[in-house]
Amino acid sequence: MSSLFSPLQIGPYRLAHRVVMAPLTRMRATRPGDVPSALNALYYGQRASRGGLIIAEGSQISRSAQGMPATPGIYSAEQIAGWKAVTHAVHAKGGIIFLQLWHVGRISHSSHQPGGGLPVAPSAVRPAGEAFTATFERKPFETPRALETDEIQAVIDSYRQAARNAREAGFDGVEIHGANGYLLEQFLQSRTNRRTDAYGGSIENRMRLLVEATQAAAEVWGADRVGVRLSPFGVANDSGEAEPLVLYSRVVEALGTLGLAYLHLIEPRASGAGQAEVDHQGVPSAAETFRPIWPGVLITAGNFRGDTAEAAIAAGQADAVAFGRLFIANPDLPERLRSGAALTPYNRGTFYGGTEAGYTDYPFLGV
Ligand code: 8OZ
Repeated sequence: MSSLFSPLQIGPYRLAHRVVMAPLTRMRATRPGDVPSALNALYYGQRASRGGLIIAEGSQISRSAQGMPATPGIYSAEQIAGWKAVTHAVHAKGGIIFLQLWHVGRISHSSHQPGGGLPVAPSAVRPAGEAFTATFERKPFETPRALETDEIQAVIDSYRQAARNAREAGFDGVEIHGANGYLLEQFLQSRTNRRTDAYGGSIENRMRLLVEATQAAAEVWGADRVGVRLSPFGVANDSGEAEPLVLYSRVVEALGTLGLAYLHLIEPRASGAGQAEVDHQGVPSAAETFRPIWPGVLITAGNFRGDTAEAAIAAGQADAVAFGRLFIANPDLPERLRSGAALTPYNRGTFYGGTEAGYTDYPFLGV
């Protein structure tokens, strides 16, 4: 029987344990330029462990892909150089680190866009709620501009170039962010995709961009170093599909033919994507639901504790568990879970933006 502390093969990598660090937006890149800093390298290095997998935070693949201030990018030479220090710090401790490739689509604001233009999306459907502007203000979302069909290839090319840049920066692989109401999920879901071209309409068409972006990354990396993150039952950023099982069964089957490193699912009980204390009970488990049709490694995430993660792995519901909030407050989380040590509580007030406080100053065991 597998346990949280038994090894796991992911693509070419032999993980020593199954406690994965989830991709976590912390809004602490250096501005201007949204460049990873020495502080970011310290933070990731603190959370690295021998044979442990870190999925680094969502990083915009181009300027127009950005939707929040001070999130790091992976499209400029300065950003690649900044990330090199991060991957170096993680590798120095024997860790493995993937980068999450991110395009927010309509969850942006014109203040982030080149030339102050409108955010782009599959269709001109405005999200409910408020954007996070380039000056850290909250403003109502704008109605995005629908991408022209002949602009879509450039989006795919940005994924490919970002994948190349991640390789240059020393990452071990990439994860395609297909979750939480951002661009690729906007294409997947019928509420946000009203297109009538080859990228809209049927499920086949709606999942085309996700599949093509994933294939572009796989051309760079080999499919066994590319993962995909999905939130089939999620409602973050005004997302949600009326019949998620129908849509996501097809998506998971299609991705399952590509030979990917892993599929990373977000459990519906954490569907607020970390922005609030969401804990729905009595909803289906995403991992349990899709496990039978996914042929590879399955990572699950969302409000797990050590005991529930151990139970999910022992029951075969998933191969590994990604932890977000617990990893923020416990840099040595794998060791704490292994030894049953007490966990430091997290402070939500310092999740997004700021400096060391609530970022690199959480204590290690025995310190
Ligand atoms: C919380 C706050 C900001 C961004 C996601 C990248 O929802 C995020 C995110 C989460 O996947």
